[in-house]
Amino acid sequence: MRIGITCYPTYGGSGVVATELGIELAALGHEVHFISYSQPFRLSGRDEGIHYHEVPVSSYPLFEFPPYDLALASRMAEVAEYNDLDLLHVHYAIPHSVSALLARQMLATRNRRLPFVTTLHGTDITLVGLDRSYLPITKYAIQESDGVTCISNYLKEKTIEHFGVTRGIEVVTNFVNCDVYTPITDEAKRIEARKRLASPNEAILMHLSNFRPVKRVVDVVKVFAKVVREVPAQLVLVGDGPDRSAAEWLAHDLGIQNRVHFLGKQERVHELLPLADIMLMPSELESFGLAALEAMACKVPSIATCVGGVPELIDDGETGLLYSVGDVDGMAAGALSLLTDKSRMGTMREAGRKTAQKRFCASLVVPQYVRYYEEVLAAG
Ligand code: GMT
Repeated sequence: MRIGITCYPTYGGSGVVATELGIELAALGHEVHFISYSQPFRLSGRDEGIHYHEVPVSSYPLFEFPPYDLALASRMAEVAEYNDLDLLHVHYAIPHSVSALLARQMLATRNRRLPFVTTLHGTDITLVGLDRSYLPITKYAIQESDGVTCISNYLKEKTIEHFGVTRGIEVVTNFVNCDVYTPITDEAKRIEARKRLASPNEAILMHLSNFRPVKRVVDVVKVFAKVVREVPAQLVLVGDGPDRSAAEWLAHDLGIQNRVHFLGKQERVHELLPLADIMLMPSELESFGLAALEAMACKVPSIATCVGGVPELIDDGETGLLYSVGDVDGMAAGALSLLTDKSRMGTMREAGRKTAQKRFCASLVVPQYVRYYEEVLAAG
C-alpha cells in the first residue's frame, strides 16, 4: 500500500506513535509518505520506504494566524495525487482530520478516491476537542472519516459520550517495538551503563513526558523527595515543556536539586529507559500512557495514576502500581515498597516485559492497522 501519514512532528505521544507506525509499515514493505510542517523527530531522513513532504505555511500581513490546516489540505491532495496514495492516516483529530476531509473532497472533484483514517489519541477528545470553538468541526470530521481508531477503550467511550459519534470506532492500542525497547540483560553492562546517571548503590527513578500540566511533573519531584529521604536515589527527567521550570524550582526549594536531573528532549529514549528502576507517571489523565509501555518493555515498572486508559495497560500490583491523582504519599510509599523488596520488583519487571510482548508488541498491533486499512479500502 501507499500510505500518507500526518501527525504532530514534535515531541508528544501521538507523533511518536505515528512515526513508529510509519517505520514499521515501511519495514513491512509499504510505501509511507509523511506530510507535516517538519520532519518527525524519530525519522532519520534516510529510512528506506519512507518519504517526507514538508507543508510550507506562508505568512501574509493580513493573517494574524497563518492557516496551516489549509496549507496541509493542499499538500495532502498534491502528495496523494503525485504519489498515487491509497489512503491517508491522520493522527490527532485537530486539525488533521479536517484537512484530510478537504483533501478528499478536492480529489473527488477529479474522480480520484482518497479515503482517510483518523486516529484519536487523547486531548483531541478529552480536552482541546471539547472547546466549543473546535467541537462541532472535530465531530464532523470524525463522523466523516472513512475509518476511525482510538488508542484505548476508555478513549472510545469518551468519544461516543462527549461527541455523540455514531459511526464505528476501532480500538488499536499504542504499541512498542520489543526489539528496540529491551532491558539490558547483561548485568555487568547494565551496572556500567547506569554509572552515567547514578552511583552503584543508588536507585534511578525516571519520568518521560512533554511536561504539560496534564503530566503533573511537580508531583514527580514531590514523590521523589519523599523516596530520597528513605533510600539513596537519583531522579532523571526526560523531555521538556511548560511545567519544567516549576519542577526545577521545587527541586531547588526542597534542596534536592543535586539529585534531580533534567535531560531535556532526548531522541534515544530506548537507551535511557533500561537504566531506570522505576518510571513515575502521576498524570492527571492518560488515554493510554505510552511512556509506561515503553518502560515496561524495558522491564521498568511504573508508579502511575489510575486514570483514563492506564488500567488497560497496567495491571495494578502485577505490572505496576496505581494511585489516585495527587496521592503523592501513596506513590512514594509504592516506590519504596518496590525498591526495598527485590523479589517483588523482580517479579514485576518480568511481568511487565511479558505483557508488552504478548499484548502491545509492534508485530501484533501494526498488522491490526494494516487490516483496518484494507477494510476501509474495500468498503469504498
Ligand atoms: O492527547 C494528548 O495529550 C496528545 C498525545 C501526545 O501527542 O502527546 O498524547 C496522547 O497520545 C499518546 C499516544 O497515543 C498516549 O499514550 C497518551 O496517553 C495521550 N495523552 C493523554 O491522553 C493526556
